[in-house]
Amino acid sequence: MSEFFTGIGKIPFEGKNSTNPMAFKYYNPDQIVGGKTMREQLKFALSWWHTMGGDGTDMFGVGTTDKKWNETDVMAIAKAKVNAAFELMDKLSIDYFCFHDRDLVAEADTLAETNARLDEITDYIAEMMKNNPGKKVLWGTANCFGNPRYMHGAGTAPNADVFAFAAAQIKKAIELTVKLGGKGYVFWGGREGYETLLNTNMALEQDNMARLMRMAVDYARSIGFDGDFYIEPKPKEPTKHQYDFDTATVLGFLRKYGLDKDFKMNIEANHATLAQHTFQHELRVARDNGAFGSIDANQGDLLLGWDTDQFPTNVYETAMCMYEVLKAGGFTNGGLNFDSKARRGSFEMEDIFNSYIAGMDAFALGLLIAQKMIDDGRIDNFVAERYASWNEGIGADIISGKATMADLEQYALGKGDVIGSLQSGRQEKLEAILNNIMFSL
Ligand code: XLS
Ligand code: CA
Ligand code: CA
Repeated sequence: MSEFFTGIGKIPFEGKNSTNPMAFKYYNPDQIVGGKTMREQLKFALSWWHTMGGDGTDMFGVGTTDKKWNETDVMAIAKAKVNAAFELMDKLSIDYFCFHDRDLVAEADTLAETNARLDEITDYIAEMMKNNPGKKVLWGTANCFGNPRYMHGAGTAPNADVFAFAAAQIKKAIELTVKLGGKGYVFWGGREGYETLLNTNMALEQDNMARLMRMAVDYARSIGFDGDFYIEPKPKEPTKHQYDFDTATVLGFLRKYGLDKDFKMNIEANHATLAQHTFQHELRVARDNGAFGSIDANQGDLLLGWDTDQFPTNVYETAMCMYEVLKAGGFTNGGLNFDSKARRGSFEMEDIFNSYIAGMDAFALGLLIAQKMIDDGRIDNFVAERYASWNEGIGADIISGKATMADLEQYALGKGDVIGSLQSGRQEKLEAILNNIMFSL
């Protein structure tokens, strides 16, 4: 099989003093952190769409890099993508990949022909997986937003034919995910939202989305899918308003329709910031509600209001992310999918490696810092101490349900005032402790 990334070998771990750009400085797959190897803690995944298909096209210009992988025929391109992806995963020590159906092979004129193409390419991928044990699917999904038929939505389309087509597409994508052993299936509602309420029956659209999800879950379980379903919140883009706005909104939706047992969250950093939340906030809401599932690792640019999907390099963010992941007990079926793309100007094949190395090292550093935060204990102890009044006395009585409103009135009357019970929040001290932990690794 011909090599695509000639001149670049397997990326070694060389440690933080290395100046070799083609080496990991922090990601040491076999290093134990928090009782597991980095490889197990981080579960990195390659995104098929950005890495194998994204050619730098944007609203103002054509692609800047060739992602046809030296081929012209549609199936030959699809197979070359597979070959290049497995070479990349091997050289970068990445164990997982994520895909949309349409990333694997271009759509044909009819659904039947498209499905035949998908069967052929997934046979090919299955064979590659057999020959490369250890390479796995993190999650699969269906692209129900790119084709013009989805201009008004897919599961939330005003037109029942479009809903039926989306269901057929999702059924097939679930089958492919199961065929390739994936333990996750993602719903991201690119067009599931609205541009104006003047033409929208929001109640029907949301009921229908839930109907589609229920059918998808029932079908997937019937063919043996035992993994997790994820919703990936995003507040806007491409639609003005997306129904999967943020984690809290999605939790309300899942509970309303009784879908909360089957769905968890796939939290994307850049989507969190578009919703005016921190990445950590979204992870915390998911964790606190038993809905933490998987992560799309990237970062946005806080000066831009759109989804830039940059490779993550902000170590402060990756540290707080990995802190939440460790506190959630680590990944089970989920992992860290690089839903990230090299900048349009970073058009050389070498830039793919530079990008992944940067992202993987940023998350390895984040993991090391997060574990150190936990081992250090100053921050966790401060939080525990801040809430200590709930462990005994009136606090414990409130939590156990023993205290009534009348009891609380008696208590408050007895105190006269409670201002004297307050303690400082010590934010600046805690921020300094975090810096101290980060920079004394
Ligand atoms: C787009 C989303 C998308 C999902 C999968 O903003 O991030 O790529 O991850 O459909
Ligand atoms: Ca994503
Ligand atoms: Ca995104």
